[in-house]
Amino acid sequence: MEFSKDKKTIFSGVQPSGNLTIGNYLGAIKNWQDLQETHNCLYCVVDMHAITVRQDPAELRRRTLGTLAIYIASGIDPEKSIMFVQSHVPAHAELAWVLNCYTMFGELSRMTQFKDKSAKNAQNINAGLFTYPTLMAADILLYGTDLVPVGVDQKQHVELARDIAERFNQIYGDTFVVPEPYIPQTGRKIFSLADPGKKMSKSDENINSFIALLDSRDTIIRKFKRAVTDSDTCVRYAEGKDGINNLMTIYSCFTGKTMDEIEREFDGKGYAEFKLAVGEACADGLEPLQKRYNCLVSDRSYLEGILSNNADHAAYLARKMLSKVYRKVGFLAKNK
Ligand code: ATP
Ligand code: LTN
Repeated sequence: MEFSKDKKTIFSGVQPSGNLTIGNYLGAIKNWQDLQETHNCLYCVVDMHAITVRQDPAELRRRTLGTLAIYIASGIDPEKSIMFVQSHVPAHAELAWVLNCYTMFGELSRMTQFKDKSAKNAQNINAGLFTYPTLMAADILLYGTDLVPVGVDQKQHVELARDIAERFNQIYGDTFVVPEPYIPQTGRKIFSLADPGKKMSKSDENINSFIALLDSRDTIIRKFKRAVTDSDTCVRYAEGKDGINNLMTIYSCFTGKTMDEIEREFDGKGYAEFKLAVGEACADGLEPLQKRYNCLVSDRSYLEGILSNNADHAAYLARKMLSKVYRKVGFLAKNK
């Protein structure tokens, strides 16, 4: 596939750190598909980010391929977008090192994801967890990315990537494109079903807190039935009703209905009926994706073929940017 000079560039990624959830889907992946028609798109499985938290090696390999299968099953077309695995393109780690030297300790200390994850993994607050955002900045800046489609939890990281790009450009002249986050209106933050004050997260140890994209219809309906709500009985989008607001957001994402329409639809009906409707809409919405996923995941050689071709393409683009950066910072070029 040829990237056009007239189109803007998109980069995004998901960590293969668990079973992908409807949070990952509604906040990020679902929006990637439409962008392929109008932009040059790179979608990465960011396995190097995933090891900032301990992973089982065999599981990590399995999930890396599974995440690619989810991308394709969600409508990302290998003929239109570059899909690849982060560790297959060494320039990501190489640029991350350089960017580490242009990122302040204080900036990284302010990252809320670092604070949350270090509280959760108190026995393993490793340096990778701390410098995670500079690797993410490298992912983005290597490809001249204009827009980064992510959920709202990643906004702070994209803003840091902007700051690093601007700082570098100021010192060395125009080098990096300064990227912008691209965050959906609805679905920007899906909350945990068990604790609607918290983000839904694929690495939550409570499996009832998230809907995995590959959960069966029965499981989906059961999890929504158990979702924490409030003692009111009225389906209404309002302050203080975090659980119901979250379920209404999910329902809206899968049906396209507005909050007003949903309130009218469930006027006079109880929470049980509403939760069942949310479960059914979600299961219906995921069914085509699950069918495509099941076909794809059994075709390992097809998936591996995509990764190998695309890694070469991404590596070619990345190497050009990395060489420019190495030259600017003053690394001596090796004689060919
Ligand atoms: P982990 O729990 O392993 O940290 P995660 O579920 O938070 O993972 P990531 O791999 O960090 O998922 O995120 C991938 C993409 O999904 C990012 O763009 C992120 O903003 C988006 N995303 C993750 N969780 C949600 C959510 N609950 N609501 C909306 N978007 C989300
Ligand atoms: N940090 C992101 C995953 C990620 C990413 C990226 C997203 C790594 N590199 C580059 C967009 C662009 C997360 O969702 N936790």
